Amino acid sequence: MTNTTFSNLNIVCLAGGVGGAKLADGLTQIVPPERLTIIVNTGDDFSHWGLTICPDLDTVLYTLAGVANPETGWGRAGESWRVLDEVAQLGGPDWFRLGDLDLGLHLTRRHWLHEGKSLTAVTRHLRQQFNVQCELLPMSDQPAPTLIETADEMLSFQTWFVRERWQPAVKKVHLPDDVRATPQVMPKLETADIVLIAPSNPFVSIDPILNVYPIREMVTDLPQAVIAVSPIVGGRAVKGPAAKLMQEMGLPVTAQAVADYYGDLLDGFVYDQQDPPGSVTAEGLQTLRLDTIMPTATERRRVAEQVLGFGQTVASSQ
Ligand code: FO1
Repeated sequence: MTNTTFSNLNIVCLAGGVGGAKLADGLTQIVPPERLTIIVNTGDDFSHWGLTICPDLDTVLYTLAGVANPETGWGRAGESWRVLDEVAQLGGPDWFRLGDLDLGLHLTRRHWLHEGKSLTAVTRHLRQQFNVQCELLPMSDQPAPTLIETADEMLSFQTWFVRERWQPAVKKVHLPDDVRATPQVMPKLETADIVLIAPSNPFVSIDPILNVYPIREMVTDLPQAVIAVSPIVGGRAVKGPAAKLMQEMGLPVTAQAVADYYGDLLDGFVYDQQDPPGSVTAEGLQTLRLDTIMPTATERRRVAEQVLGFGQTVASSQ
C-alpha cells in the first residue's frame, strides 16, 4: 500500500548493489510505481562465460522482486549450483559464483542483447517478468567499466571485488570519460522532485553513476532536493569495501567524510544513530540522524518514509 503523503512526488534513487537495493525496496512500499525510478550503476558489469553480467541491476531487481538471497544480498534465494559445479569440474573459471536460476536470467539477457535490444529494454523486460512495477534504469546503455588501479596492476572491478576479495590496496578508481546517460534516464532526472543517493559505496557505486554525462550536472542543477544516506555507520561500512577505500584514499572513515565527499551536490544528508548527534555538519547542508540499518521490509519502509519526509522538508526549505 503506497503512502498518500508521497503520491504526488517524482522520486529518483541512485543505487549500487546491496545497500541501494534495500532503500529501493523501502521506497517501493510507499511511492506509487509510476512515481519511482531507480537509476542503477553498471560500472561493475563485465563479460564472463560469454555472458553480460550486471550485478547491481540484478541485485536491485532480485531484491524488489523478493527473490534475492537474504544472506549474501546478491544472487537468488533457493539457488542451486549444478552448472557452476560442472564448470569447476571441467576446469572452467568458477571464481564468480553464478547459480542455476541466476544463469537463466543471464542467458536470457545475453539472448536479447544479441538480438540488438538495449540494456534498458532488456532490463525492462526482465523487471516485467518479475512483476517489478517501478522504473529500473541502467545509468547508460554503453559499457562503462570501473577499473581498479592497485600498486602493481589495473584490475577489472569484479576481479578486484570478488576474485581478490577487495584486498589489494586501491591507488585509484578509474571511470570511463565517454559514457552518456540513456534517453530514458534524462526525463526522469528532469522531472525529479527529490533525488536520493542510496547508502551505496560513494566511490565505486555512486561516482560511476554521477560520472555518466550529464547526470552529475542534472542532479546538481535540477531537482528541488538531493538527499544522501551515509553508507558509513559508526566508523564502519555496513557492507563491502567503502571503509577500506576511504582509508586508502586518506579520508577519515566517518559519515562526515562522506558528506564532505559529495560536497555541494547535497541539500540533505542522513546519518545513523550510531554516530553522535551533530557529528555531521556542513555549510548549507541539512542533516537527519536515524536508525538507517534495514534488515527487514518493515525497517526498509520506515527508513524510506523518514528519508522521504526529510526530503520533503528540505525541498520546501530550498
Ligand atoms: N560477490 C561475491 O563476493 N562473490 C561472488 O561469487 C559473487 C557472484 C555474483 C553473481 C551475480 C551477481 O549479480 C553478483 C555477484 N556477486 C558476488 C556480488 C557482486 O560482485 C557485487 O554485488 C557487486 O558487483 C558490488 O556491489
